Amino acid sequence: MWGIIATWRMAYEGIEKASEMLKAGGDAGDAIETAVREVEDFPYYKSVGYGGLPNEEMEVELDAAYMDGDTLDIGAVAAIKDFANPVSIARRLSKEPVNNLLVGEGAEKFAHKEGFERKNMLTDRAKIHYRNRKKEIAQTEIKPYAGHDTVGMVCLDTRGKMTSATSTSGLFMKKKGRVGDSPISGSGFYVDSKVGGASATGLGEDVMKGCVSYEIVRLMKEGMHPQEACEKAVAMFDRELKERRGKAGDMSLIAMNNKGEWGVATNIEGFSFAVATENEAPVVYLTKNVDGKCIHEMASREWLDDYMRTRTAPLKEL
Ligand code: SD4
Repeated sequence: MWGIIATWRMAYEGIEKASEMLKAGGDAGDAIETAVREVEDFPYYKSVGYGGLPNEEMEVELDAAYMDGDTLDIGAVAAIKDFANPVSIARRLSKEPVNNLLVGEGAEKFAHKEGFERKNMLTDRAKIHYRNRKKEIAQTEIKPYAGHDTVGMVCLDTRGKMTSATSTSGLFMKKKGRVGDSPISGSGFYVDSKVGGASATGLGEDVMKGCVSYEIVRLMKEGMHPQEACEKAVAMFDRELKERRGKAGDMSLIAMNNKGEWGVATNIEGFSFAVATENEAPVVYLTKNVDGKCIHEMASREWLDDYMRTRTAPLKEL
């Protein structure tokens, strides 16, 4: 059995590529890295890699992680600037005996030494988004943090190896140096080939409070199906946050176990995800939360076309 699942529609093309590799007996590490890089390289996705939206100081600072579910190796970078593919740097770091999570300048130094591709990740389009948001904030007090789509994936290959990876520009207009859940083990991602893996997108500050990815893997270890584990973890933690703090941030989780069964849960409207397994060609689903149960519907052709149209539409300066 093989399979791969990822947060958001934007992962679809990467999932397609990865599924070809997995079908041919490829490695879960190579497949997931290829899939995440595809998202990082696409200039119209505003929250991952090239074209990602900048922080308060108009700099694109990126977070990414990679985990190997066989060895439990973890590598991650946070607040790294000017490198094309943070996920590849994270994967490289996962092979180091120590120094597995590097931030800012230290991460950049490592990446430079290892010969990773440098790239100015701030596009003209992202600059327009930045200037527009600044004007909106000045005029209407819009919260700077709205709008975020991290890519998070879990992958299983035919040899039973599982991997997990994330990549994000984090929250738009974040403070310089702010790090979200995505490079943090147990929060943004976790995988254990003996059980399965999970990954998150949403408000990192809240996802971290519950180590939600680890919680899902723990529930799967107790014998739960990934769907049940995702629904339980998201519903419980959403309730907990609301009880203690009066509100809960956006939280959407994807998971797959080592049999290739998958699950998804969210506390928002309109969460999309992409999945492919030995039994299921690459597909995009939309998820609705109906009284704690998450119902997945295949995205229509119209929805998919509209998605690309709005992502690539010309952007006007306000
Ligand atoms: C973060 N979790 O940096 C990321 C942002 C995100 O969907 O997932 N957006 O907090």
